[in-house]
Amino acid sequence: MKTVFRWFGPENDPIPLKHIRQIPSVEGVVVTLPGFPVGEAWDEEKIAALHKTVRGGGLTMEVVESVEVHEDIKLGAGKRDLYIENYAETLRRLSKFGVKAVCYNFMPVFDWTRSDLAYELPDGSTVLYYDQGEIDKVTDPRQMAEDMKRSSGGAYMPGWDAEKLDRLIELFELYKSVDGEKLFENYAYFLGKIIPVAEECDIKMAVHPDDPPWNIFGLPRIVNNQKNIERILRAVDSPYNGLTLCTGSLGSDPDNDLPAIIRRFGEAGLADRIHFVHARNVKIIKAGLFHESAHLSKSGSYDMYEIMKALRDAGFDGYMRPDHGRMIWGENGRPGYGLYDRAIGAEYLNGLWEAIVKSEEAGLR
Ligand code: CS2
Ligand code: MN
Repeated sequence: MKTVFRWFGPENDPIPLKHIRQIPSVEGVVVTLPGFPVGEAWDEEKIAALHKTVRGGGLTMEVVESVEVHEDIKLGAGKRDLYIENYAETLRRLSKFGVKAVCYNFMPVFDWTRSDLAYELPDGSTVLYYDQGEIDKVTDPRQMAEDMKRSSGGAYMPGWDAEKLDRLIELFELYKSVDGEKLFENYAYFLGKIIPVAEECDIKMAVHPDDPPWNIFGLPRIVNNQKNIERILRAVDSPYNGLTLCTGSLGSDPDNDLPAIIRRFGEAGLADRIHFVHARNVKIIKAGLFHESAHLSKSGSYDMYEIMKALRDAGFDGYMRPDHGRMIWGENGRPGYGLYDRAIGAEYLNGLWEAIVKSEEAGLR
């Protein structure tokens, strides 16, 4: 297992690389090109510059996140073939710089959604919070998009790009004729074209589960449970067609039993499809109402030890990063992506992993 840490780049992340390098378990950063126009092939010079900065900082750049899929691809409309070709070109360019895994999502219109980005816990830390009741009150999704942008303090948010926000009403109209089945068909079409390129480039594609993993604003979501994910992984049966197991996203639906899902992938011969793990804990108050928490098992609803054991037993040997953390110690940063709590989380997760490996070595499990 290789531990990595999400970093938004020199202009978009207040955390300096040298601080990330001081987290003992972290080998590399997970990068993106913030604000790069969705649908265009990523600029090679920009990738090269980022690579130089990261390597100069003593870290690796093997994982890239948020290579966004254009809405036309999800809708199966307009210029989808052009956008798919551009996506393929992005993969070719990333592979020149040693990128080995790409995390993306296939959620219509919105990336992760929350009703509060700074919900205060009793200890004074703040976390991301989701209340379906609040979301249901939103009559105009443009308003919610504006609120999310404002409460992020103007920070770049992947998947919330300006072009899409301008087209919001039009997109909602277009999605009226796309149900879950149609979305799956469009997804399979995308995979059919992209996975052969990923194979050539030796880049593992790792889809991120929908967050939250249920339909919102009447838009379909299909990367949301074991059965649907298995269907997606089978749609193009290649080791390059894989998953980002984001515990926080998938697990916020109490019906998704994370250790059982991981074990099921093992039984189905799909364990080698888990290329990337986003590990975080979430406290589920009731269905549709949850907040994020510290990574520690007792802080949230998941047993992180059981999750790490299931991953180990499935033979997981990919990349892992601590996902969203709390905002603590007076840090001012981008919601979910502060330095301190994610660093604590990374060390805790590595502690669990070390104990699991060492007990195997000692014949104790
Ligand atoms: C991330 C996602 O912050 C998060 O929850 O895991 O935003 C992820 O980067 C995207 O869904 C990938 O496209
Ligand atoms: Mn995630």
